[in-house]
Amino acid sequence: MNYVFDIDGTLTPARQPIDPLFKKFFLDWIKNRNVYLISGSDYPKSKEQVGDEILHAVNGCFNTAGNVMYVKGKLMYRQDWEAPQELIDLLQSFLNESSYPIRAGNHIEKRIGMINFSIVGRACTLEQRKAYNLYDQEHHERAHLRQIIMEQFPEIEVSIGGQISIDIYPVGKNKSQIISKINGPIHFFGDKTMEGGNDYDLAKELLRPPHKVTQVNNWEETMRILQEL
Ligand code: M1P
Repeated sequence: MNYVFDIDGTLTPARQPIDPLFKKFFLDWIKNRNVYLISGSDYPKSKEQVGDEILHAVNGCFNTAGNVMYVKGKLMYRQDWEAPQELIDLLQSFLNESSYPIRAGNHIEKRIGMINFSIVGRACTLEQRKAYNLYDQEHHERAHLRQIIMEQFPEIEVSIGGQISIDIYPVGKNKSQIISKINGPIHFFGDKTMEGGNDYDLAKELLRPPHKVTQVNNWEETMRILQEL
Protein backbone atom coordinates (compact mmCIF):
# COMPACT_ATOMS: atom_id res chain seq x y z
CA MET A 1 0.00 0.00 0.00
CA ASN A 2 1.12 3.58 -0.75
CA TYR A 3 0.06 6.21 1.77
CA VAL A 4 -0.63 9.74 0.52
CA PHE A 5 -1.16 12.61 2.95
CA ASP A 6 -2.46 16.08 2.29
CA ILE A 7 -0.48 18.57 4.42
CA ASP A 8 -2.61 21.56 5.58
CA GLY A 9 -5.42 20.39 7.88
CA THR A 10 -4.28 16.75 7.67
CA LEU A 11 -0.68 16.69 8.95
CA THR A 12 -0.53 20.27 10.26
CA PRO A 13 -2.92 23.04 11.27
CA ALA A 14 -3.61 25.25 8.19
CA ARG A 15 -0.38 27.07 7.15
CA GLN A 16 1.25 26.16 10.49
CA PRO A 17 4.20 23.91 11.35
CA ILE A 18 3.65 20.30 12.30
CA ASP A 19 3.20 19.58 16.01
CA PRO A 20 6.60 18.39 17.41
CA LEU A 21 5.16 15.26 19.07
CA PHE A 22 3.23 14.30 15.95
CA LYS A 23 6.39 14.89 13.88
CA LYS A 24 8.30 12.41 16.02
CA PHE A 25 5.47 9.88 15.79
CA PHE A 26 5.07 10.38 12.02
CA LEU A 27 8.82 9.99 11.33
CA ASP A 28 8.68 6.66 13.08
CA TRP A 29 5.40 5.62 11.40
CA ILE A 30 6.68 6.22 7.86
CA LYS A 31 9.70 3.91 8.33
CA ASN A 32 9.37 0.91 5.97
CA ARG A 33 6.21 2.34 4.39
CA ASN A 34 5.70 4.02 1.02
CA VAL A 35 4.58 7.53 1.87
CA TYR A 36 3.91 10.58 -0.33
CA LEU A 37 2.79 14.09 0.56
CA ILE A 38 0.54 16.34 -1.53
CA SER A 39 -0.20 20.03 -1.12
CA GLY A 40 -1.72 22.96 -2.98
CA SER A 41 1.15 25.05 -1.60
CA ASP A 42 4.64 25.22 -3.07
CA TYR A 43 7.64 23.20 -1.88
CA PRO A 44 9.24 25.94 0.28
CA LYS A 45 5.96 26.22 2.26
CA SER A 46 5.84 22.44 2.78
CA LYS A 47 9.44 22.60 3.94
CA GLU A 48 8.56 25.31 6.45
CA GLN A 49 5.62 23.24 7.70
CA VAL A 50 6.92 19.67 7.94
CA GLY A 51 10.71 20.19 7.71
CA ASP A 52 13.50 18.48 5.76
CA GLU A 53 13.58 15.39 7.96
CA ILE A 54 10.09 14.33 6.88
CA LEU A 55 10.58 15.51 3.29
CA HIS A 56 13.68 13.34 2.99
CA ALA A 57 12.08 10.33 4.71
CA VAL A 58 9.03 10.14 2.42
CA ASN A 59 9.09 8.73 -1.12
CA GLY A 60 8.07 12.04 -2.64
CA CYS A 61 6.34 15.35 -2.13
CA PHE A 62 3.86 16.65 -4.72
CA ASN A 63 3.25 20.39 -4.63
CA THR A 64 0.94 22.93 -6.26
CA ALA A 65 -1.71 20.21 -6.71
CA GLY A 66 0.72 17.74 -8.27
CA ASN A 67 2.08 20.13 -10.89
CA VAL A 68 5.52 19.67 -9.39
CA MET A 69 7.22 16.82 -7.54
CA TYR A 70 10.29 16.64 -5.29
CA VAL A 71 12.10 13.54 -4.11
CA LYS A 72 14.48 14.11 -1.19
CA GLY A 73 14.75 17.78 -2.07
CA LYS A 74 15.38 17.14 -5.77
CA LEU A 75 12.98 18.43 -8.44
CA MET A 76 11.54 15.48 -10.43
CA TYR A 77 9.19 17.34 -12.81
CA ARG A 78 7.25 20.56 -13.20
CA GLN A 79 4.29 21.53 -15.39
CA ASP A 80 3.98 25.24 -15.94
CA TRP A 81 0.84 27.15 -16.89
CA GLU A 82 0.41 30.68 -18.20
CA ALA A 83 -2.99 31.85 -16.92
CA PRO A 84 -5.03 33.89 -19.43
CA GLN A 85 -4.99 37.67 -18.90
CA GLU A 86 -8.83 37.63 -18.86
CA LEU A 87 -8.69 35.45 -15.75
CA ILE A 88 -6.25 37.83 -14.03
CA ASP A 89 -8.57 40.72 -14.94
CA LEU A 90 -11.55 38.86 -13.45
CA LEU A 91 -9.62 38.19 -10.22
CA GLN A 92 -8.70 41.87 -10.08
CA SER A 93 -12.38 42.80 -10.44
CA PHE A 94 -13.24 40.47 -7.52
CA LEU A 95 -10.69 42.37 -5.44
CA ASN A 96 -12.20 45.70 -6.42
CA GLU A 97 -15.76 44.59 -5.78
CA SER A 98 -15.74 42.28 -2.73
CA SER A 99 -17.39 43.89 0.25
CA TYR A 100 -14.87 42.23 2.60
CA PRO A 101 -13.00 45.28 3.98
CA ILE A 102 -9.39 44.03 4.40
CA ARG A 103 -6.72 43.73 1.67
CA ALA A 104 -3.48 42.54 3.30
CA GLY A 105 -1.44 41.98 0.11
CA ASN A 106 -0.39 39.07 -2.14
CA HIS A 107 -3.86 38.34 -3.52
CA ILE A 108 -2.96 36.69 -6.83
CA GLU A 109 -0.10 34.23 -6.24
CA LYS A 110 1.25 32.60 -9.39
CA ARG A 111 2.57 29.12 -8.62
CA ILE A 112 3.86 26.30 -10.82
CA GLY A 113 0.84 25.12 -12.85
CA MET A 114 -1.75 27.10 -10.88
CA ILE A 115 -2.84 30.37 -9.30
CA ASN A 116 -3.84 30.84 -5.69
CA PHE A 117 -6.29 33.69 -5.15
CA SER A 118 -7.34 35.30 -1.90
CA ILE A 119 -9.55 38.33 -1.20
CA VAL A 120 -7.97 39.04 2.21
CA GLY A 121 -4.50 38.25 0.78
CA ARG A 122 -1.82 35.74 1.64
CA ALA A 123 0.10 38.43 3.53
CA CYS A 124 -2.62 38.55 6.21
CA THR A 125 -1.94 37.93 9.88
CA LEU A 126 -3.20 34.81 11.66
CA GLU A 127 -6.01 36.88 13.18
CA GLN A 128 -7.02 38.27 9.77
CA ARG A 129 -6.93 34.72 8.37
CA LYS A 130 -9.30 33.47 11.07
CA ALA A 131 -11.60 36.48 10.62
CA TYR A 132 -11.82 35.98 6.84
CA ASN A 133 -12.49 32.27 7.30
CA LEU A 134 -15.42 33.07 9.61
CA TYR A 135 -16.73 35.63 7.09
CA ASP A 136 -16.45 33.05 4.31
CA GLN A 137 -18.30 30.41 6.35
CA GLU A 138 -21.16 32.88 6.69
CA HIS A 139 -21.14 34.44 3.19
CA HIS A 140 -19.72 31.57 1.08
CA GLU A 141 -17.70 34.09 -0.87
CA ARG A 142 -15.12 31.60 -2.11
CA ALA A 143 -17.80 29.19 -3.37
CA HIS A 144 -19.41 32.09 -5.21
CA LEU A 145 -16.13 33.21 -6.84
CA ARG A 146 -15.39 29.59 -7.76
CA GLN A 147 -18.71 29.32 -9.56
CA ILE A 148 -18.21 32.56 -11.51
CA ILE A 149 -14.73 31.55 -12.68
CA MET A 150 -15.82 28.07 -13.73
CA GLU A 151 -18.81 29.48 -15.64
CA GLN A 152 -16.68 31.99 -17.51
CA PHE A 153 -13.71 29.67 -18.13
CA PRO A 154 -14.87 26.12 -18.93
CA GLU A 155 -11.25 25.04 -19.41
CA ILE A 156 -10.36 26.06 -15.87
CA GLU A 157 -11.03 24.31 -12.57
CA VAL A 158 -11.25 25.93 -9.14
CA SER A 159 -11.10 24.33 -5.71
CA ILE A 160 -11.39 25.57 -2.17
CA GLY A 161 -8.26 24.47 -0.36
CA GLY A 162 -7.47 26.02 2.96
CA GLN A 163 -9.00 28.84 4.97
CA ILE A 164 -8.72 32.01 2.91
CA SER A 165 -8.08 31.19 -0.74
CA ILE A 166 -9.04 29.28 -3.85
CA ASP A 167 -6.75 27.24 -6.11
CA ILE A 168 -7.14 27.72 -9.87
CA TYR A 169 -5.69 25.44 -12.57
CA PRO A 170 -6.43 23.99 -16.02
CA VAL A 171 -9.08 21.23 -15.98
CA GLY A 172 -7.57 17.94 -14.77
CA LYS A 173 -4.43 19.55 -13.34
CA ASN A 174 -5.74 18.96 -9.83
CA LYS A 175 -4.45 16.61 -7.13
CA SER A 176 -5.87 13.54 -8.96
CA GLN A 177 -3.02 13.76 -11.49
CA ILE A 178 -0.63 12.20 -8.96
CA ILE A 179 -2.36 8.79 -9.24
CA SER A 180 -0.51 8.13 -12.48
CA LYS A 181 2.83 8.86 -10.75
CA ILE A 182 2.40 6.25 -8.03
CA ASN A 183 2.54 2.48 -8.61
CA GLY A 184 0.00 0.34 -6.78
CA PRO A 185 -2.90 0.92 -4.40
CA ILE A 186 -3.19 4.23 -2.56
CA HIS A 187 -4.59 5.05 0.87
CA PHE A 188 -5.26 8.79 0.84
CA PHE A 189 -5.73 10.99 3.92
CA GLY A 190 -7.22 14.45 3.36
CA ASP A 191 -9.39 17.02 5.10
CA LYS A 192 -11.04 18.69 2.07
CA THR A 193 -12.45 15.60 0.37
CA MET A 194 -15.97 17.08 -0.03
CA GLU A 195 -17.08 18.36 -3.45
CA GLY A 196 -15.44 21.71 -4.23
CA GLY A 197 -12.61 20.96 -1.77
CA ASN A 198 -9.08 20.60 -3.11
CA ASP A 199 -8.80 16.94 -2.02
CA TYR A 200 -12.06 15.98 -3.73
CA ASP A 201 -10.75 15.15 -7.21
CA LEU A 202 -8.11 12.83 -5.81
CA ALA A 203 -10.45 11.26 -3.22
CA LYS A 204 -13.21 10.51 -5.73
CA GLU A 205 -10.79 8.48 -7.88
CA LEU A 206 -9.72 6.39 -4.89
CA LEU A 207 -13.07 5.43 -3.38
CA ARG A 208 -13.04 1.83 -4.58
CA PRO A 209 -10.70 -0.99 -3.48
CA PRO A 210 -7.82 -1.58 -3.73
CA HIS A 211 -7.62 2.14 -2.92
CA LYS A 212 -8.89 3.78 0.25
CA VAL A 213 -9.76 7.30 1.40
CA THR A 214 -9.78 8.54 4.98
CA GLN A 215 -11.33 11.94 5.59
CA VAL A 216 -9.96 13.67 8.69
CA ASN A 217 -10.87 16.90 10.44
CA ASN A 218 -7.39 17.77 11.71
CA TRP A 219 -3.90 16.36 12.35
CA GLU A 220 -4.94 15.06 15.78
CA GLU A 221 -7.44 12.76 14.09
CA THR A 222 -4.81 11.67 11.55
CA MET A 223 -2.50 10.75 14.42
CA ARG A 224 -5.21 8.75 16.22
CA ILE A 225 -6.00 6.80 13.06
CA LEU A 226 -2.33 6.09 12.28
CA GLN A 227 -1.77 4.85 15.84
CA GLU A 228 -4.39 2.19 15.16
CA LEU A 229 -3.29 1.17 11.67
O1 M1P B 1 -2.99 23.02 1.24
C1 M1P B 1 -4.23 23.62 1.44
C2 M1P B 1 -4.23 25.05 0.98
O2 M1P B 1 -3.38 25.82 1.81
C3 M1P B 1 -3.41 27.15 1.54
O3 M1P B 1 -4.72 27.62 1.68
P1 M1P B 1 -5.16 28.85 2.60
O4 M1P B 1 -4.08 29.84 2.58
O5 M1P B 1 -6.43 29.32 1.94
O6 M1P B 1 -5.42 28.30 3.97
C4 M1P B 1 -2.99 27.44 0.12
O7 M1P B 1 -1.62 27.19 -0.02
C5 M1P B 1 -3.78 26.60 -0.84
O8 M1P B 1 -3.25 26.73 -2.14
C6 M1P B 1 -3.77 25.19 -0.45
O9 M1P B 1 -4.60 24.46 -1.30
